[in-house]
Amino acid sequence: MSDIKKIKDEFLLKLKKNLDLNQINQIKTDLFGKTGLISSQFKQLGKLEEEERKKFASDLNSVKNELQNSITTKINYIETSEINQKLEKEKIDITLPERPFNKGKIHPVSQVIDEISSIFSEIGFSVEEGPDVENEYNNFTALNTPDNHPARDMHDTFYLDDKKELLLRTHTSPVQIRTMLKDKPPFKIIAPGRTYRSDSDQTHAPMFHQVEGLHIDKDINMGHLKGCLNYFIKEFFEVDKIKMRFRPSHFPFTEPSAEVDIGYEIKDGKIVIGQGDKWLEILGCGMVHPNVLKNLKIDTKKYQGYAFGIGIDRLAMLKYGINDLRAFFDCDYRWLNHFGFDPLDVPSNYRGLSR
Ligand code: 2NM
Repeated sequence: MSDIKKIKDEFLLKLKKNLDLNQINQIKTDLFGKTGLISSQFKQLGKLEEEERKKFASDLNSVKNELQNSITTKINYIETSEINQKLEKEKIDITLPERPFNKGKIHPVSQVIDEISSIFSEIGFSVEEGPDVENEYNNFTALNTPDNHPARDMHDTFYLDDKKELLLRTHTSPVQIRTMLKDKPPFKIIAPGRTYRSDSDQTHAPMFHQVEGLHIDKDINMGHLKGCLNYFIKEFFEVDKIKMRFRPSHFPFTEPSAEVDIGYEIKDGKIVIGQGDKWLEILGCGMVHPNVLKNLKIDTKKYQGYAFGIGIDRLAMLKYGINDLRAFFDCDYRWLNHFGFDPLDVPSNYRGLSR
């Protein structure tokens, strides 16, 4: 009995000290492990007389329980204080200022491409894209543009090889050609994107943006073209009525061809689109030339349609009051901050890099 009392007193004293979980586990092993002090005492039981054994067993059990309870209490205490210490250390300081972040802006050209795509999508056009580097066939030959045509001149086109087989596309029509080569009619597509011409002055940049449209089906006529463009211009400039006129023109890939002007006036120094007695040229169009359709193995007895080409940069300048084309491609953050657009859907957890 004195033995187990000594063990009990000794270990209860030990458990009062500052201990970590490793030390507690060591104590557990010392007491209750295979050769532990308490385990060894249990092994003594068999050697004792019946009367003595009962009493010893009862005393031993209560010492065992007392020590086990103390150990459990100590473990709980250690674990709780560890968690509290951690919480104390990791406390979030809500008085800190938030991290600055810049959302970035959508370039007016990208904004206008999105607007145009959405307007034409509403009347059944799908959006197609193609490469900036094109071959001579897709950019010129398929489009009924003969070898002696001035557009093919070195002074107009950026060629990428001596044989003049590869070039930077001078319009997005090659996207329409690619679509007509790979699919079957009907076609109802627009092709927005970058285009290149060897041209640079106050109103011309060597890289500019175009959107071209193509609608080929049975019984498509010039009335459909007029209706489509009238709808587009009203939607784009957000007006109910638009004054519009078709002027005869010439493109190798359309017959007949026309240029479209819209009415405008200046009010309080600002341009107002839609009405007025001045004319503004905004696009070229026409009925797709039978030679183009034949090049693409489309049966001209069954199918015909219209096409149009619009300069995006000037459209963006008109709609958003930007007067210098060159600023579009200067990549000046201050300009973009002023003329750019907020993205519609910034994810709530987005954190842009701060500048
Ligand atoms: C324009 C004007 C008129 C045009 C023609 C085609 C195609 F591929 F169908 F032949 N795509 N785009 C076209 C027609 C472009 O831009 C001023």
